[in-house]
Amino acid sequence: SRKVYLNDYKPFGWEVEQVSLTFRLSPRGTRVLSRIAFRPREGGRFFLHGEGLRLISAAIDGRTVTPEVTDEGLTCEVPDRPFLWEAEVEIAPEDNTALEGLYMSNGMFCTQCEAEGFRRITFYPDRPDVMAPFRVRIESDLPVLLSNGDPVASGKGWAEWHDPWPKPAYLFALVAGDLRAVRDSFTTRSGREIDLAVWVREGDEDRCGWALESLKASMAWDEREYGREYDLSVFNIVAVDDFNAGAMENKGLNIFNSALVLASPETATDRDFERIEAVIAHEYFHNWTGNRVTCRDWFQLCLKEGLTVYRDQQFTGDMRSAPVKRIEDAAMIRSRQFREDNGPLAHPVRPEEFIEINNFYTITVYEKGAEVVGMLHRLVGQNAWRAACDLYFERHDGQAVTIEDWLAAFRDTTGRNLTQFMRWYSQAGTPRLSVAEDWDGQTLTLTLRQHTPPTPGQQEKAPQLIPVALGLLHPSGPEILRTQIVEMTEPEEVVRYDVGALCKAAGLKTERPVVSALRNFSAPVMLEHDQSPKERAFLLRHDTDPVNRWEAGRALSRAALTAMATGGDADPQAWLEGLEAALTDETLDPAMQSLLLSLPSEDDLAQSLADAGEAPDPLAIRHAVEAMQDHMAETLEPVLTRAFEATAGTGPFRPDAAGAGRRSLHNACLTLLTRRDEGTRARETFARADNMTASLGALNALLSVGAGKDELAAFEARWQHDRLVMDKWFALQVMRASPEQATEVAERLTQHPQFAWKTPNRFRSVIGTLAGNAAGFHHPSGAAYDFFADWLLKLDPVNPQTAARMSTAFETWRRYGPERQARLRATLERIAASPGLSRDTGEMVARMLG
Ligand code: BAL
Ligand code: ZN
Repeated sequence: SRKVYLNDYKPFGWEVEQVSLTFRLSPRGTRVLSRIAFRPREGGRFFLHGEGLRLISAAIDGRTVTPEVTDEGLTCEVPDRPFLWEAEVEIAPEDNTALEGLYMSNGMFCTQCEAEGFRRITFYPDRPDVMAPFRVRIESDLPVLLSNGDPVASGKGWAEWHDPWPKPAYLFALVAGDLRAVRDSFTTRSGREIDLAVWVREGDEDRCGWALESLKASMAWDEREYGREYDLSVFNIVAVDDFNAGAMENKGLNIFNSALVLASPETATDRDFERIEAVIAHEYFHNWTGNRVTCRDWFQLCLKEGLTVYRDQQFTGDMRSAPVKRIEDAAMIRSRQFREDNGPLAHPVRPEEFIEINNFYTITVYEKGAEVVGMLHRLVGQNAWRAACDLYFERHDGQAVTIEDWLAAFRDTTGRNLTQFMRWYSQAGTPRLSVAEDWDGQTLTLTLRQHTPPTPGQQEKAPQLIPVALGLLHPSGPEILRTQIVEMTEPEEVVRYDVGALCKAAGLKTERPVVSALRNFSAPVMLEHDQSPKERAFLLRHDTDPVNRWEAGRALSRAALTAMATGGDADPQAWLEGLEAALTDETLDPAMQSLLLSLPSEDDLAQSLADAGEAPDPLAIRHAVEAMQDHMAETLEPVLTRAFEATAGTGPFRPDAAGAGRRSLHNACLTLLTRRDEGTRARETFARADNMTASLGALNALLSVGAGKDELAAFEARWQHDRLVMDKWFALQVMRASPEQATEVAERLTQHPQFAWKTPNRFRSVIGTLAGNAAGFHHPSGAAYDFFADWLLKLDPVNPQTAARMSTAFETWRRYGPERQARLRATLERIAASPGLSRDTGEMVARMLG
């Protein structure tokens, strides 16, 4: 397969002035008629992308032409003046199981064009830097016919749409089906009234309220925070059951995985509500960061994704709790992004080469991309941030641009030289930041050192600009130095604090302070700071920075758990005392208490051991986690019981942050208490639960102690007709299965009549979840590896994008001991060698094998 390189970028030789498309929809033979007005620029070889299209006819300015067609597109002789290209092609949406291009889901036609799906619809320069206004006519007997932009006209069996905003083809969308609308409206700050609608299958109408609330909140927030107003007369959202990803920001017609739109208290958890709010916001925010200003090429994906994720994180922080959101995001980077950055799939936030761009919709591009944007915001400050964003929108509206253009807006606003900062986009890998302390009784000297280990294809690393947020606390509790940012640019830097003076200013005796480093997770780096359990327990209790408070607890539980998992000396005393103090601290928000109570994931613990040079044993890790939970449940039973009772009966379910925080703490306590009461509380909770958060929390608690068989059956009986709830039912069983039984449970579930494996949500809920059950997946029998690989190979020809994404379950194979490594390698080699493997999965497996 061919590699594409950033350095090979060349603009397209023609401008597209206008696109008109007519769709005659039919499941087996949809006809697509295109009329495209081209105007020459640099010219060159005229090539239009096209895959899996049956060309019926083509003409230039009305005269039939016979282009040369290959698997990838067509070339044709064209005149050296503006011309009209007309073509008719035939496609079969019903046979499209890859869910890229135009496909069908439950009798509805829908599209997914990002990144390169439009070329499966018609011949076109399918690249993000070709932007044009679109007119679309849809002909079909189906009652609802939608496309981008504003509705123009419609009649029986047809509808026409016009999108005046020039856009790349990846933002094209079409939907046709027997759908129901739930409507609302939003008045923009300039007084325009926008018609909003969420389109769903009959029966789902009562689950659209939250999506609409979230949409209106997002529209108001983007006006308030960024001065960005919506620009069409309608905004439509469609829910679809078969979808490879979460959602898609098509101009004026967002298409969502139904799991990220539909919610009611009975069927969706607090987590679901929060995610729906965030993803609705994310897709809406793309209207400016992605659509009005788009990417020059796919290497610039982080330009729209990093920025839009950052904006949705800010939004969630504003709508809910900013500290809780920051902790969740920091935790995700530290576990999932660091794992990618430290393994064979490491790549820069802006990659420089790829075979299949769908393989680069990663946590590095998205979430590390957002961290980089966040660092920029913190470095320049709020006023310059807003001014630079305004300049970026003003300069580049209607353009397809690069990271260099983005940074130029900041350089030109602030006068700052951002050359070194640019390395965050070009250099892969997680910098290690070490902090060494020296105390002479008066002065505290901190030596900061940074280095980034090599990553595939990048042996040499240059120092990064790392904003290190630091604070100092007096050992009696108070803060003596409020957060200050050290902008580290060199491999090694020394910072000195006159602690004597700081203590004196605070009216305190001079004593060695406790250092709180990398506050608020000020940079996506791995911090190496040797602190004693006593210092960590102190920070858990006293740090004014919520992220570091949480991190101090994490460090304590992590140290105890890794020691337990390796037969070392584990002393969880400091952790348990700190936790007890946090659980009885009435000033702490329950959401924060729940976060403090959570343990690192088994995968995080495996990574910590690997970082320390030890081969992790996932079974030993599982046993350590269970032993720790028993220990926590036993030692903290009285406080857990109090917190459990205090958070019970929160009144009618409202999906707000306060209620969600209480329910989260309630469930966390229940899970631990279930280890002490033989499931009594969990059964009662399950029996009277009136919302999904409570039911699922209770079921989870029961399954995690090997109970809950009857409840599982009752749950299935009640929800068997609800595909979204059934996804949870499938996933929970696999997640909570014992290491010995996990593969068997997954295997049994694949025999279930509702295991529709071609539907990505269902496939992920069973097969994907097995990889999330670390002790089950890595059971020494190797059964899970074989089972998982067999299913990937079955899915690959049907849906390569989803198969490739799920293959990352194997990315950590090198961290394990020789036997597991050998099995994992053999499994990867078996996948690599299977005939007809897709380009998507082929690229992933080759990178993992290195
Ligand atoms: N652009 C693909 C889905 C998303 O990131 O919004
Ligand atoms: Zn996005």
